[in-house]
Amino acid sequence: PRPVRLAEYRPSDFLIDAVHLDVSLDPEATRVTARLAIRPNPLGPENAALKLDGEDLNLVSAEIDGAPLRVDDLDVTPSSLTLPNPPRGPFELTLTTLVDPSANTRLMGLYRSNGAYCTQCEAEGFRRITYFLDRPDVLAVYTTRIEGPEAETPILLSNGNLVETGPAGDGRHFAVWHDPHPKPSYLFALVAGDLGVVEDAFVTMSGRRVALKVFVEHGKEDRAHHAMESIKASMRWDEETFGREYDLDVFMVVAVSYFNMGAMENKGLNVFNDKYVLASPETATDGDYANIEAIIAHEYFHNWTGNRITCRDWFQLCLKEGLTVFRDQEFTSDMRSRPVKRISDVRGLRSVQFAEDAGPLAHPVRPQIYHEINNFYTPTVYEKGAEVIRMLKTLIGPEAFRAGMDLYFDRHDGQACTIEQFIACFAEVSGHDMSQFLRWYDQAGTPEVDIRTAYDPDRKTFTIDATQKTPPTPGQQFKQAMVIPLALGLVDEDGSDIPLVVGGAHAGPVIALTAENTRIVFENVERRPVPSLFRNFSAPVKLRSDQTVEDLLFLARKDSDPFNRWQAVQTVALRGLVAGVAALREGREPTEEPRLAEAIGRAFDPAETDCAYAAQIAALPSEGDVAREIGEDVDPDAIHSARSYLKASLRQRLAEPLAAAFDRLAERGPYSPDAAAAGRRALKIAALDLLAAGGERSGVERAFDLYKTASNMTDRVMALQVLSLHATAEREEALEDFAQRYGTDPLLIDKWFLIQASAPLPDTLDRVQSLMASPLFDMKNPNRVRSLIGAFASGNPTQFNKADGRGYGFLADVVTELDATNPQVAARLLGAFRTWRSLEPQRRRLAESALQRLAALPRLSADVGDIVRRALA
Ligand code: DPP
Ligand code: ZN
Repeated sequence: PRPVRLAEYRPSDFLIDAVHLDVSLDPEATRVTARLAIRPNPLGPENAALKLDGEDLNLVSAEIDGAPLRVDDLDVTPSSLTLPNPPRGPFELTLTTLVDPSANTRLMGLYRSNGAYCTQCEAEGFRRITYFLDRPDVLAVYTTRIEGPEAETPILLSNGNLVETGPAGDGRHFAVWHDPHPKPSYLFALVAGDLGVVEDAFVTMSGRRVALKVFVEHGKEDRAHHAMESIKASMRWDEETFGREYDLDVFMVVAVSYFNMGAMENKGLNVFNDKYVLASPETATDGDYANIEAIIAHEYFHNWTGNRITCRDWFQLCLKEGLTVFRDQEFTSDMRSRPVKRISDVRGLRSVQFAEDAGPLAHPVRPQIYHEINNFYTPTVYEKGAEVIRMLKTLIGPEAFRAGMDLYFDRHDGQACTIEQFIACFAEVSGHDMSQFLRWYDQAGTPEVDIRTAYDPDRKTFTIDATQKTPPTPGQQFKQAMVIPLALGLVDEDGSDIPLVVGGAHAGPVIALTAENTRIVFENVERRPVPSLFRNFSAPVKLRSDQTVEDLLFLARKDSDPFNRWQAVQTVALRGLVAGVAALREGREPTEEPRLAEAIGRAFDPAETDCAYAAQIAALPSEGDVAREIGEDVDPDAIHSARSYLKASLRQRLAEPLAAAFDRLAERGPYSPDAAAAGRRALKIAALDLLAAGGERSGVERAFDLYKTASNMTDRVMALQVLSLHATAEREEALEDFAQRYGTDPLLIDKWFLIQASAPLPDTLDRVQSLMASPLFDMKNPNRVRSLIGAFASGNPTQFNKADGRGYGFLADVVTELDATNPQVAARLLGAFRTWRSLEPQRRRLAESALQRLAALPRLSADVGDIVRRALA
């Protein structure tokens, strides 16, 4: 298949200014009549043929300006419809097609979810509804008439404002929606079904009243209130923080249970995976509440960053995604704890994006080539894309950043833009030259920054030598130097920052490293300070430094930057774990760093009042973190053992404070999902996890007791999760009980699947296979697939990477089966192979042969084929 290249972008030969869609719903034969107002693009060539995209469509008829076209006037292929000689001026093309929503298992285009009709068009799903110029730089005004049986589809929704409803005879009715804002086809949406609704309203900054509606399955209305509150909070925040007001009379969210992604920002009609809408104290954890708030915000923020200003082409995906992730991160930081949010985002970035960047699927934030765009909704485009925006703000400062955003909204409203146009706004308002900064978009790989320091007591100087290097990635052997914002402090004995003076002038606190080697000489330094580097994680880089364990333990106590206090403890732990792995592989016992227990023990001190932050201090680096730090010849079993060893030693050293904290943090009073209460629960569970380390009886008993007496879903699920790590009778009893209690609630069964699939126990794969055969599992539902198979493949390092290769073979089998119905979700599962090349030789061979088995299959989807080929390249 021919790849798509950024360098080959050309504007569309034709434009479509207006779309009138008439959709007559039927389970197997929905009739779509599209009236398209088309004209040649003045920027395009003369006499071009008109080639529309289409997929799985059944063409019934075609007319130009009311005159029927004969089939031989058209060239129809499985992926296109071409008019060889279209009119030279504006014309109206009317196409009638039939689509089969019930047969649509890909969940792209128009499909059915639990009986309701819904759509997913990003990136290229609209072409599965009608023939179209299905590309983001073709912006049209849509009017949509939906007709369906009143009994089955009392609710008929599309983008924009409702303009008309009425009976259509034969028990059918219709609704007409008009969206005045020109938009690309990927933002089109239609929903029809029998749904419950929760309603509210928001008065915007200019005093307009916007109706708010959250649609859910009947009977789940009481689980929609948190989503509704999150919508209002998001609307207010975007007005206050970015001056962005909502622009339609109604804003709607619909929760559906079959959905490929998390949620979708269709104009005025966001469609959500129900997992990210539904919450009640009885059914949702603190994590669910936080995710819902963040994802509602993310999709809402797209209304300006994505919808009002969209992407010129899919290479610019980060223009809307990186920026919108940045915006939702800022929102959460304002709603909850800024340091805790930063720490958890950095954990996520490292565990997924750094892993991607270090393996065969690495690509730039703005890729230059793709075979299947669905495979580029990645941690690199999203999370690293957000880091790039954060660095931009760090480098030019908050005022210039806000001014640049204002200019961007002002100048580009209603347009389909590129990264260059976006960055130019910030160059203009700040006077900075951004040409080197643009490399963050085009150069893949995680830069490694090595920092060496020297104190000269005679000259009273402290010198930092920083070297940067970005390793090769697929297609990019040689890398240029990046502009890397280094936020730093030089910390004095008492924990205060000494003034930064360079060349006689005040410097910092952010220094841009722009060359491969940078020397910075700080003056007037009376004593050797301890450098605190990359405060608040000021750049998405890997840091190597000559900081000693003493330096780090000092920073853990004294640094004014909360991120680096956390990072210091993590770095000490990580160094210990890497040494522990090496020891185990040489047949020695790991040695311990007793001061690590002291640093972690402080998290459980009764004087520590920020429990959410303390819980982050207490959480050790993950097995994946250790694997990445080791980098090659990785043995997942040794990593698991070293980490278990450390946890058991922390349990021994901290037995009393852990038990005391667990008791002190016991739930009192009614459940509230707010950040402070969630933080207390998180710290309590961190204590419990350590108390039960190694399957210690008293810890397991505590966990079992918490499971049984839990007054909220967070405690119950987290206690079950702790129990699930150890092969005990309590584990089995609790798992059994959970299924009994919640077997009718698919979202809770997902948690039950995930917990079992993630357990580092030798029979986990067998259990996953038997759960797949249970009636609770449904291969057609992406949430079920992700919580059982995705959790096993991507969240269980020892069992997926079983030394006998069974885990790899299992995943290859599942992907083969799923590829026939839902290639997008199948390709997503294969992400578990992103680190296969860093494994020790035996596992590497087995992983490679599983991938090769897939590569040899006669019929692979574009989605899976692309991942397999890149993984093996
Ligand atoms: N719905 C996905 C997101 O918001 C893709 N746009 O990130
Ligand atoms: Zn998004």
